[in-house]
Amino acid sequence: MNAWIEAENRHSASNYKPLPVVLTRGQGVWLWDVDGKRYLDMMSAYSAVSFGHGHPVLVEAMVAQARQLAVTSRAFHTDRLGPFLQLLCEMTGLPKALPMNTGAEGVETALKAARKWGHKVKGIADGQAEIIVCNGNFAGRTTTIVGFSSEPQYRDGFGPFAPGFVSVPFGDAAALEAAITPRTAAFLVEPIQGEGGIIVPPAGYLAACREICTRHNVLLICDEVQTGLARTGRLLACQHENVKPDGLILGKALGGGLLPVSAFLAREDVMAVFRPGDHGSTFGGNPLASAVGTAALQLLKQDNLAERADKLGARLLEGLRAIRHPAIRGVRGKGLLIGLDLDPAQVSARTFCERLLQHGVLSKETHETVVRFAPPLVITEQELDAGLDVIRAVFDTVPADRRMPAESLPA
Ligand code: IF1
Repeated sequence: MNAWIEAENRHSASNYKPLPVVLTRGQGVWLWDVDGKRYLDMMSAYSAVSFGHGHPVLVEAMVAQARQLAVTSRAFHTDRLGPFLQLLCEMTGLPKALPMNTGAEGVETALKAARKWGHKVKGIADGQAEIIVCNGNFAGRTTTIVGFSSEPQYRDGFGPFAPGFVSVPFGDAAALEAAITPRTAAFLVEPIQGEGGIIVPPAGYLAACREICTRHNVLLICDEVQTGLARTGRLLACQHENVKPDGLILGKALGGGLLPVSAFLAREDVMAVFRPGDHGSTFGGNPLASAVGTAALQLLKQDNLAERADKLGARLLEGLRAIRHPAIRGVRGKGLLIGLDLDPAQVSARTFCERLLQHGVLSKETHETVVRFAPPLVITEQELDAGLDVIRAVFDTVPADRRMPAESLPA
């Protein structure tokens, strides 16, 4: 195993601190390392692998399309892009889509659309548009996006940053309304903050934001790169509150866990601000991505993955909440996007993940104290229960000398 790690360390930038495991094969919810040890994947590449590793339908769609036609650029039409975007629009309820590749590119597309709509349609002076974002957001790693991050490490040394962003507390609709000015073009929000630590806002928050944005003619743009595509138990997390956004960003699982596929979707008048030549990307909407994206969306529907995520997520949430251990500060989430918040004085999330690894479960900490559990949505009840057994076993290795009375534990 060390040879692979040394080769990586010799040539790779140190922009990640991977757990000490070298993976070589994946199938479904299972991953194998180079020593043949098997792991249950409980983080699905940050929700990009919602369909499990190597889903045969998706692999077949990719291989067949790769053999036929993969990349043409948007200088020409293809027989794959139209059907893909039609299905994407039908399923999300938004009439127009602009295909990109990574989530960050989808977010950047949304920012450009919001600014240009603010100027051309709302009448905000050119270059004066403001976009409101939430503290604790994570929307990608470009300099514009980290420019509105509240995480010092994501910004350190990367300035200067783009102006025109205003931060408000996440979960506080009144704070949103108070921050709106005549120059506000849009409000960009994750329905549940992923990287922020799986933060679920108060019930009704998103609906309140919808009403406020409508009343102030401000675009509500939902970043569902992490929460979208059935992850939280509905096709889109904003559907939990019957909220229809004016703009929507999807990514990660849209590529079926095989290649980067993202999209920005929006109202007609918002998407209409893009004129030929305004925006694009070499690979955006290529036939290979469109074929895999189409197959992924069809699988979501056929296999009722949103319903699975809802039911299995409730099972996982209940199983975690039933664990009585003083190191647990909280268990939160929706569907199969769950965060286990640990008291760093008793055990670090990193240490917890290293112990999970030793017991054959892969996960990842976020913000030092939260362990993320976001398994592929195709996980079975038995596999989920096996994961819960391991999590319980790891807690048995964490000293519980400060066992608190059960009634005092946070929900
Ligand atoms: C890393 C987690 C972080 C995202 C939301 C846009 C993007 C992401 C809501 C950008 C990407 C990834 C990036 C990865 C870690 C992971 C992540 F929440 F998923 F765990 F960081 F917060 N909007 N999230 O979550 O999409 O350009 O990466 O395709 O950068 O370390 P991308």
